[in-house]
Amino acid sequence: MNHKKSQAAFETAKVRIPGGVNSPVRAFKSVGCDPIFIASAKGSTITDIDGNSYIDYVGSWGPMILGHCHPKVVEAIQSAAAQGASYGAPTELETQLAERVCDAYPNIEMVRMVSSGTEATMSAIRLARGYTGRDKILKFDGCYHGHADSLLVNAGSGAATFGVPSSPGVPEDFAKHTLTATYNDMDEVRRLVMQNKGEVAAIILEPIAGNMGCVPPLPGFLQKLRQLCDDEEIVLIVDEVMTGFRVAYGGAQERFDIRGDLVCLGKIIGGGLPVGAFGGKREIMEKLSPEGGVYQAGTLSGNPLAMSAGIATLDLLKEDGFYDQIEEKSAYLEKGLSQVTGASKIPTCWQRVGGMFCTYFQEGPVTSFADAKRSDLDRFGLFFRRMLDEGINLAPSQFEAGFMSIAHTKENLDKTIAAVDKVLKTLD
Ligand code: HOZ
Repeated sequence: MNHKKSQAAFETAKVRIPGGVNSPVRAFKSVGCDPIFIASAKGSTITDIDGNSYIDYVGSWGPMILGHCHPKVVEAIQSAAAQGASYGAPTELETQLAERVCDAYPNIEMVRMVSSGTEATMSAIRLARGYTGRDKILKFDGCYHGHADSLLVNAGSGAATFGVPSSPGVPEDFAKHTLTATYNDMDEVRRLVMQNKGEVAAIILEPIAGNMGCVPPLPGFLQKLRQLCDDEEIVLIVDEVMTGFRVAYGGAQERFDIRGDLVCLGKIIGGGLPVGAFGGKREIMEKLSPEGGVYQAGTLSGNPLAMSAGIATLDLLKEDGFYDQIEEKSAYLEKGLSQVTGASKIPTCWQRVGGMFCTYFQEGPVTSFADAKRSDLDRFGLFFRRMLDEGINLAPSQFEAGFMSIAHTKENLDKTIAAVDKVLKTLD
């Protein structure tokens, strides 16, 4: 495949943009090649500026569950844009999206719209601290909740990909308030909470960890966390930026029957436009300014284009059988891939919940970040590059999840399975 135009675009971008990209993983650094620059996308297909098309399993890192350019979402954005791009004043669209979010998540009684997942988690942490009057938070190694200072400690995603899970620039004085535990290790969580009794404001987690590949919670883990938070009056923050409206309409909380005190959302609720949200119990949310004293604000919060895209998207997701179809497609891919990987000598481990998944280059199972890091990263890089040559666009890091959309066809899935079969044979 010819990537000459992408290579040239990358060289030009590097002059004015650090690393040539506006989000580190996009640089393809950990997979040993230059990034492809995108010209357009439609349905399950993404096309680069050299004219190469790929079956896309990145889906803008999750939001494009309807596939790219769904006509109803495009129409919603176009008609909103024709009314005005941003007012810095309230619109009814914000309430309409808020109502849909609250209907999907019974534990969200009130919700505040922001512009990114990072803003959602950062603000939820501040709110939990303001509500409890405590400073410490507990997060899990390999979970990624955006790049706010107190959350960039032992973080997954790009931070893990580039080996800087705790970033320079985060003052030690901030980081010391962040406790970290091993994902799925309840004994360690309990020990840390007891060692810091009465000081922990919040426990934040991804209910399915999607920033160290795809790591489901072990049976009972979420329920035990819920109980511990109740016992110790700790705010449980469930970060559903990735899983919300993805693994079920009501997200991982519906799927695993667990309820956070605060919930963070993003990605799908913006239909591909920049949106985040955090919401939860009324008594906590009312502490937020202007009702309460915990300050949080944003010029583009509740932006009408983003709200319109979100509303159109959620309405389509509510159609009968939507999540059954996502499940069927993902299970079909899983079945085909397990036949192919089972026949290969290369150790691989496929993990999936609904329409998010990952193939680790190791035996597995992977239940924690320490496990995920045991994968053969060089082999993953080679696999990624060869899959790209076969016309399959995967997340360019072993520590990111893949995403299914409703637009993926059986033909797409069969082509993907055949490509994995072919590529694995070249890695033997
Ligand atoms: N770290 C993000 C996904 N987990 C990547 C976002 C992006 O590069 O667009």
